[in-house]
Amino acid sequence: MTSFRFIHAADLHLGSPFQGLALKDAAIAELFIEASRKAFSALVDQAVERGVDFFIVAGDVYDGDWKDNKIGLFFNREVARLERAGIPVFLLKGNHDAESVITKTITLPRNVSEFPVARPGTFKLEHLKVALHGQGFAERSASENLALAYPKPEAGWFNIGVLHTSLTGREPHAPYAPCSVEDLRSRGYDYWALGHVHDFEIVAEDPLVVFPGNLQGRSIREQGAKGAVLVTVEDGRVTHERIITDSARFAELAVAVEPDDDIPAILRRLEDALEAVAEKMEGRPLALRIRLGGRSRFRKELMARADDFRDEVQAACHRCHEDIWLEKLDVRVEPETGGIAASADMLGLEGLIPMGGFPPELLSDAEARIAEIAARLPGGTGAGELVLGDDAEALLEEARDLLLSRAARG
Ligand SMILES: [Mn+2]
Repeated sequence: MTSFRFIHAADLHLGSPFQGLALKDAAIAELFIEASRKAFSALVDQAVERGVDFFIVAGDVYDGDWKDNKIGLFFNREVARLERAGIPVFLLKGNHDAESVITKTITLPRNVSEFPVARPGTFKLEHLKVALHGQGFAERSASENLALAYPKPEAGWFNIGVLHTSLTGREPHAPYAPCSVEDLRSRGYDYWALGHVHDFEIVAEDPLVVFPGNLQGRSIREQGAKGAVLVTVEDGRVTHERIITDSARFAELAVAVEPDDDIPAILRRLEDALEAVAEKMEGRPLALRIRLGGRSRFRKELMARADDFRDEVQAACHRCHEDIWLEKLDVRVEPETGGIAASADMLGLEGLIPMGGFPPELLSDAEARIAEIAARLPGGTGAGELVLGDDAEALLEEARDLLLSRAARG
């Protein structure tokens, strides 16, 4: 058997709207916006430098229909660099860039082959004895098990299945080309190049079934190192390593305050916790969401000076590391005694403000309002993405706490 190397990437989501809405510094926000494109360029650099034999993108090259041709021009320019380096590229359409979704086109270089959407297709690299099988998405959703119709393996060749799928499902999201690992194994291939799930995951070892994750975190929901997978096949033995491509990261930090913590004490406690965060940045700027919990008798002061306190928290971040940027400060500190319910009682608001769970009609009203905002976002939202960074219930809790603290002040 021949030896070769290839890159397996997925979920580039080029053109996706920026979701770190709370990053206040415009230059920093811009850095995060640029990061998705930069990550793909970095991966192309790696492919060229390492001289890989071919390059797979298992769906969702684009986040949705293009506003203009800018994103298509960018993608063409990058894959043309692969063409000049003699590297074939195999593309599959996912739910975000399904045939019916993308209405504009830019002619791509001849090294790019795209899997069909009406039925599975096979591309062969004769000199390597490699066969790639795949079927892209025609529509935004694909509820049928596509994998079961994939062709039989080419005997004596290295067979790769390329598929955009949620496997047996990732609740509560709609299933995309649902299938089990057993369904994949039943095809008798040597490697499954999957896409759709944004976290890196080795789903199975024999044969290797891999989600490379996306190339760059785009919101607080996509944390940690992001990249693609480099697969090496030597005499039939398959090994893999990650190529990390992200240039900026998202992270979350939860800190519990103590009842006697005043603002300076809370900031000191935060700085201690931030040390560990700074150690894990690996030279990248970090958009950090900080959740403050616990109880404090200074809660009222915190809520009353929310804007100044937020800036103090940002300043504490910068005392630990110049590139920790506060993505959002989520204050869930309860009063020292009795909690939120007691402070509502004290104000004579008991019964007026829901404490333990919100009534369904209030939640559905809030969700309808959030949907109105979503409809106005230029790029739309992706599967499972939250328009305002939190679900309706969390937003209502935040609003309730803010209202109570304002009322208490008056
Ligand atoms: Mn997808």
